[in-house]
Amino acid sequence: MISRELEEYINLSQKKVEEHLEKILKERSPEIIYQAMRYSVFAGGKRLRPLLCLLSYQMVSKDQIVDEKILDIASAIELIHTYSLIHDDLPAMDNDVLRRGKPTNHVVFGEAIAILAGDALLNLAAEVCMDWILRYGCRENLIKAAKYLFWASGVEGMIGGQVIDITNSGQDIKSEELLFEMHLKKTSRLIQASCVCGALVAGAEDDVVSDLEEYGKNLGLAFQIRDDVLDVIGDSKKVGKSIGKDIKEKKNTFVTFYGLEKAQQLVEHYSQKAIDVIKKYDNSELLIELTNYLINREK
Ligand code: GRG
Repeated sequence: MISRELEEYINLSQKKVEEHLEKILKERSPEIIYQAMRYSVFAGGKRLRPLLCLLSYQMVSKDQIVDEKILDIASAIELIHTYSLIHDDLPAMDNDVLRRGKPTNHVVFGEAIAILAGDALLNLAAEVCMDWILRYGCRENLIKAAKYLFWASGVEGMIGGQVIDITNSGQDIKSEELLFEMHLKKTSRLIQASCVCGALVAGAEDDVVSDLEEYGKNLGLAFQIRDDVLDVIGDSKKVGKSIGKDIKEKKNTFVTFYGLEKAQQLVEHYSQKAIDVIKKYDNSELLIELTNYLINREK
């Protein structure tokens, strides 16, 4: 159960982000690439990262409405998230045929177009950020936000985490440190970037930006560990996972490393750590409620 206030905020945020993504992703020529990009962007994602960006912005600015100023970067984050999922599903990576209960991008459009659709979404995210920075007079906080986002998506973030994942698949990961590094980079970075971008755009002081960074980092870990737990206990509920999962190479997850019980304890540990960093702020209630909701989710 979530409060009416959070439910209304989630609905409003999803509506605004959806409309903004529609504006950004008008179908043009060549049609096939726009169709492939739109197929995955509008495939029913939760829009969690844009929501975190909006809520972090709102925590700092205390604005109750969704300010237009935050929508470009929030949408750019979702474009990058979508690109990562398309590429992650490719035969050369996870070789998944289903995502969110639907055939994956390469199953529908072929591998070449799926690769290009992912690339195109990443490029579009950069273009959206540049246009946004120019439109608001090249303000330093906006440039810092965009820089952080592309840092978090790159080798020090998502791509680096994916490399650790791929190079350790099929064998036991060497250490606890490497397991954490992999997930901090692969999953937490983009989640923490969502919070940092929201804070920066709202003009937060450095210590507030750092707190939201720390919040996002811990929430990202809790979210990933809960995802690993659900993969084991909730297979029937969790829609859209690969049908080839059982015959795949061994994946290193928090559950394979620690076992189910300890993994669930870690979900609680990291979500509490996330909450502890932001609970001192007025206006952090919705972020805290969202954290509790996410870590108790069943799918
Ligand atoms: C290919 C560069 C590159 C990176 C791939 C992010 C990533 C690295 C792979 C995605 C696969 C994965 C299991 C990531 C862990 C994080 C996670 C649980 C992603 C799914 O995020 P949700 O639940 O997805 O927010 P929706 O479908 O709601 O958008």
